[in-house]
Amino acid sequence: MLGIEYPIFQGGMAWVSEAKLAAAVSNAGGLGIISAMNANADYVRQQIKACKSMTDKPFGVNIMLLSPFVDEVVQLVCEEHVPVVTTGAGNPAKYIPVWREAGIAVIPVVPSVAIAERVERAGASAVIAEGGESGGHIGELNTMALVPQVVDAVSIPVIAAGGIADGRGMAAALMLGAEGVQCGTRFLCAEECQVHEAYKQKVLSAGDTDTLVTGRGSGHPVRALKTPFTRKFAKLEANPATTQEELDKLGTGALRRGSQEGDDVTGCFMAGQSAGLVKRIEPAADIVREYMNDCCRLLKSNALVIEG
Ligand code: TUI
Repeated sequence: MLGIEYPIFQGGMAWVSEAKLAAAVSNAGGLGIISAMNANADYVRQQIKACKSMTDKPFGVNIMLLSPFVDEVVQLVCEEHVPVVTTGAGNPAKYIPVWREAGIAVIPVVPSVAIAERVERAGASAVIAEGGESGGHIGELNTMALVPQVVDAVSIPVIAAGGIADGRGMAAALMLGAEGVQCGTRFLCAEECQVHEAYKQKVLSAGDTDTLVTGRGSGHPVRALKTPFTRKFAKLEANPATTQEELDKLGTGALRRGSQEGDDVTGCFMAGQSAGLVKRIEPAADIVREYMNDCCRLLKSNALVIEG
């Protein structure tokens, strides 16, 4: 459907997924994705052009639907003939007809069966079922329960996301009925990823219990590495006297300070529960190759066992 060699998407992560990383993943045969995050059309246009200059393979743009610039970015991806659009943090139904008209494959991230059904009815090409193991903004369900329920509910392809950081996770996702996987945390430690070195080191040294979800109270739960910032945020939000304005003030600029400055006091470092599985910084092509080799080897050896 997308003209890619391997069914591996690199997640569109705010302040992480820039053109160089996306192009490296696409050149390796996966689907690289640029994050439009909260940026305006000028920034996203420049990223799309940079990506096109580094690869002639298909790539995607992730549109975060809470962005104040969503309408201009919706138009931009049509003008630039971006092959694939993924969306996050909302229901993209009203934009799907214009994207499909422009020949774009539309693949929304969905946290539940109801939203998967809604976007399928609205004309989505596929869905990414993302479990709460993921970094960033998450839904209620986890990958193991969400993916097969979405697979049963829709007839378009399902891509699994959340906690999939190696070939074992990929093989498991395919067994749940997914046709591909989307991975964020593992690609954060790709050589081509432009985040501050301190961010990568934090992911590398994280263990299984080193992420924390904040923001449940406001309806926007976000998973990030445990740091002074997340602990302060969690403490403040647990206090009934804290106002939303105070929390918003603390959060403003935190992603930029984490990813660009490596500021580990006031910065936020989003990452998924699979951070503990990420062992080294390496080229994106090596990551894609390892997922495919390990996944295929596991599926083959288990098929032999079943055949006796
Ligand atoms: O979107 C993400 N992950 C993100 S977005 C982001 S930026 C942000 N920062 C602070 C607060 C909010 C956002 C950081 N990480 N993943 C995909 C995703 N989409 N997860 C959950 C959803 C989602 C949630 C609700 C998709 C659709 C949806 O629909 C609600 C409705 O009823 O329409």
